Amino acid sequence: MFRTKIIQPNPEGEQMLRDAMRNIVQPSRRAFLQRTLTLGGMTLLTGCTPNSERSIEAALTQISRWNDRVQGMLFDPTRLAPIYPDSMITRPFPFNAYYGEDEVRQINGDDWRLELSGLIADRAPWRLEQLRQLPQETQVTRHICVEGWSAIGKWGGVPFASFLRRIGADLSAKYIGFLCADDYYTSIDMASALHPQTLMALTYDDRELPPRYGFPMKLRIPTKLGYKNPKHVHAIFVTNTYLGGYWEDRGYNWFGGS
Ligand SMILES: Nc1nc2c(c(=O)[nH]1)N[C@H]1C(S)=C(S)[C@@H](COP(=O)(O)O)O[C@H]1N2
Ligand SMILES: [Mo]
Repeated sequence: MFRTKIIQPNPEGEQMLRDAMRNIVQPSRRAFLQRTLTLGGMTLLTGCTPNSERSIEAALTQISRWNDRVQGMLFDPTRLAPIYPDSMITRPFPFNAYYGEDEVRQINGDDWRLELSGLIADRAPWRLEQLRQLPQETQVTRHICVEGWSAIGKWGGVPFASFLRRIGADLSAKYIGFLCADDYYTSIDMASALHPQTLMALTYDDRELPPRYGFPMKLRIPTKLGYKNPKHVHAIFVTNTYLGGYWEDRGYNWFGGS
């Protein structure tokens, strides 16, 4: 139920808002909302006073979607993420996933195929060897995880924009989705997919991508937060339908710019 008229002090509502905040897993987002969001403020942003836990969640989601649109509008497709000298690479580079390092998926590179579907002219699957034969680039960039750490690493691989052109992807489509060997999934906007630093990474630190960092292929997107960099990718699809992602469906902001 929504009240739209006068905003009255609502201690129960304030408590529910605080509870909903605690459920927001992204610390930066939580801190931002805690600093800026009151029930009255939420009413101004969403046009109604949410007064149940569910409607607060819904209102927060609405704010996050609005945030996606703003980030999408502000995103400058030519602006490059900072690059660093090799001497600044973080060693050892951290591992992270929704499970522990002992559960890292062991994938056989000879059997692996990259499946393509959706708005793509040539949907033939790719073998790892074929990807290795495409022109490669290497870059040293900073990976920022919302859990509160960042690290500088060196990834090499195929610029994603050139791959998308090569397979005849519809570059006017809105989204690219990724499925991973470990049930992880995410999706990104086309502008970020075409950004010159977005790589289909096949190497880490000039060697074959190790299993823990996403063998045989991960998307390295230095303009996005860590959770928007899917490892162990085995399927890519191009679509106009919103897809969300593993963490995005659990409350992380979808655009996830860094
Ligand atoms: N397949 C897959 N990709 C994933 C994740 C995951 O759990 N599974 N976690 C994401 C998160 S939250 C982070 S911070 C980075 C960690 O990458 P790293 O292990 O190379 O540091 O991977 C991202 N991509
Ligand atoms: Mo992360």
